[in-house]
Amino acid sequence: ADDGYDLWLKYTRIADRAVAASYRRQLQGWTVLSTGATADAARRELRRALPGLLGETIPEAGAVNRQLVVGTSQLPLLAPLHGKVAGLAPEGFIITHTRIQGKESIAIVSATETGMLYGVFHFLRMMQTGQPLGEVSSSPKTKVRILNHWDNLDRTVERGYAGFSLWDWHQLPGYIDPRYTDYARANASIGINGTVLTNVNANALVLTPMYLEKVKALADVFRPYGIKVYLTARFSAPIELGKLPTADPLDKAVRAWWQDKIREIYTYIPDFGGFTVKANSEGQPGPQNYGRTHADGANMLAEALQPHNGIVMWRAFVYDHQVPEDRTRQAYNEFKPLDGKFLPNVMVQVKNGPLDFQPREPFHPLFGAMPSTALLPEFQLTQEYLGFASHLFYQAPLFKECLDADTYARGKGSPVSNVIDGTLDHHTLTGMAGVANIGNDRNWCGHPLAQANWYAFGRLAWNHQLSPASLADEWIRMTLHQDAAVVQTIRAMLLATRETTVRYMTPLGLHHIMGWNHHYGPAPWIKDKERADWTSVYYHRADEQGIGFDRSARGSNALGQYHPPVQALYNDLQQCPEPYLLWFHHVLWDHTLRSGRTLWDELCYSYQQGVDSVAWMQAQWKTVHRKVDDAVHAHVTSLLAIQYNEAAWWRDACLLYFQQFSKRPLPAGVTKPT
Ligand code: GCW
Repeated sequence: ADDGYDLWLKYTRIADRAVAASYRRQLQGWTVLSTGATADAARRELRRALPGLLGETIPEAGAVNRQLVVGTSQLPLLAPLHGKVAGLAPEGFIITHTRIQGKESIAIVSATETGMLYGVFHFLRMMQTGQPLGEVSSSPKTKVRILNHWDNLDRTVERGYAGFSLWDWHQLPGYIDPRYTDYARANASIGINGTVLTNVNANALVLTPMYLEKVKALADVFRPYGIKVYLTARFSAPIELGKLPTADPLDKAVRAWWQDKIREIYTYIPDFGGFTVKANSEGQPGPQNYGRTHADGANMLAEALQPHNGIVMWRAFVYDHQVPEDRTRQAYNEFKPLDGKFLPNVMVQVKNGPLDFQPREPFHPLFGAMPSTALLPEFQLTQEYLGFASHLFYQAPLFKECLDADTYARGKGSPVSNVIDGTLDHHTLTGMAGVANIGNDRNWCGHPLAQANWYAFGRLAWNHQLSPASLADEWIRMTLHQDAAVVQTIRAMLLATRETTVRYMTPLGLHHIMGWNHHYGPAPWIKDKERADWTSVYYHRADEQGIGFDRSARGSNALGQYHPPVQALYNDLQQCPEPYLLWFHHVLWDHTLRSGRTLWDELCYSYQQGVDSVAWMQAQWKTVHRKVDDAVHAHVTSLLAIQYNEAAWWRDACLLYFQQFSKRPLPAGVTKPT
């Protein structure tokens, strides 16, 4: 049985004989010319993959006709190809048909060892997905392609639904779990080059020598795979560890403490990547405790990291329930005025939407509002508000919706993707961050199909132009089955999950009506006087007239934080795209929607459609029985049954609750709760 451990690196034998034979003809031998740890990693991968894919060992032998040659363009033999890689980003690579020492060859070449390894993984992916071994030239569109682990030092994972943390702090550095290498392989195979090991709700202890020894051990495993290690910095560490009376970022002793600490970290990890910081949000300490700004805080760390080439990823996810302000407006209020005030090695890390990883949100208004600042988008692969690891939710369409959204920052055609890849405002420090959905479950991500989110995130961070459909295709072929009909069925399921979930959880722009704190299941009735911003009634605002949060100029004017054409799009109730209707407007129950139905009826139908779509997914999945592995099939079948029951639970709970306000009957075709 397939336990999911091998992820998309299973290297199952290629089923199509003609394809396999053609690959075999082109691969009479292979050689990795470079030496060193990364070249060894490439060699190990080819040794593992080629016999798996082709069912026979391909000799490691150079200078044979029809060979695969791997190396960097500094090597004399590959120097003639240098011109072709010179224009690419350092981690870019080419795969090209050429003659080397007079032999017909396929060459995988990069200017760097890491790029060479990426080229090998790309080449293997071409084989895994049955593509012709044609010419490739690939260069990442962003620089910092990074996972954020919300992993605590006791191995619990905040919002983690796939077991405990991979990092076995207790046994590190003495025991190096082989899984660390498999983690690095998986990441390198999709171009991820950084990992923040610890929770943004940070524990300063990780900055002490005892833990730095352990972090170093992980960094040593990851380095050959081109992956840098980063940590979260607890802003009050100078007090907690340094016994200073303050953590004021403008205090000399505090600055000196961080400089020493950072110097110390680099003695353990010479290529340490830097820090992610959550400050002055949800009770975390930060510069504002001392009357300083986020820029003061970020720049203090950036200045200390700069001599070592480290960076700061300073999170814009800040809000304060004491402030009487629409929570979705707070990050912009705080950060927009700081544009231009951050040092060049600071990135401001912005969640995809202005609230908190909902099934659907409009893009965050900070995208397009801080042209002088490097912005790092943050997506959440772990499904905090998306049914945890129980519900199937393929997130690539959600990522894409944000990346493709037009900010109009420099007129029409200023999508978020061009803000974050640096092309719009000429930034060179660029990236994409994803909150990992990985734990120590045997299959890494809990739901057997949730690996697709890790996969799609990495691939999109490399190239945001890839489509959710093609990424689903790749992942399914490599992971579940090679047969085109099976791939098509599962791809259709995956692509439907996003809209399906939106429908049964938060249709028409509803948001944050999940259970209090755990965020699982429906609870539109939740109210809390202390923390309105963590409760449901604050967001849906249902009353006898209607439902929805008025964020137009008549309401909180969160819409005013967007560029005028975006405002124009959403401001008018008649024009507003319906997926965002109740995000931006309080709408009368009898308001007529594009379908001709009233808002109330449409809401009811949406919930019903969500439930029906899960039933459709179940039917689809049935058809691939005996095609995909039995254990995987059974596991997903059980989870889909959970998802179906819970979709019905969402429908029933939300409709019964909202019906108290609408006082209207359920329309025909909507199942009455029993
Ligand atoms: O989504 C919310 C979560 C918190 C999380 C916070 C954040 C790490 O409910 O658990 O804390 O966001 O992103 O900082």
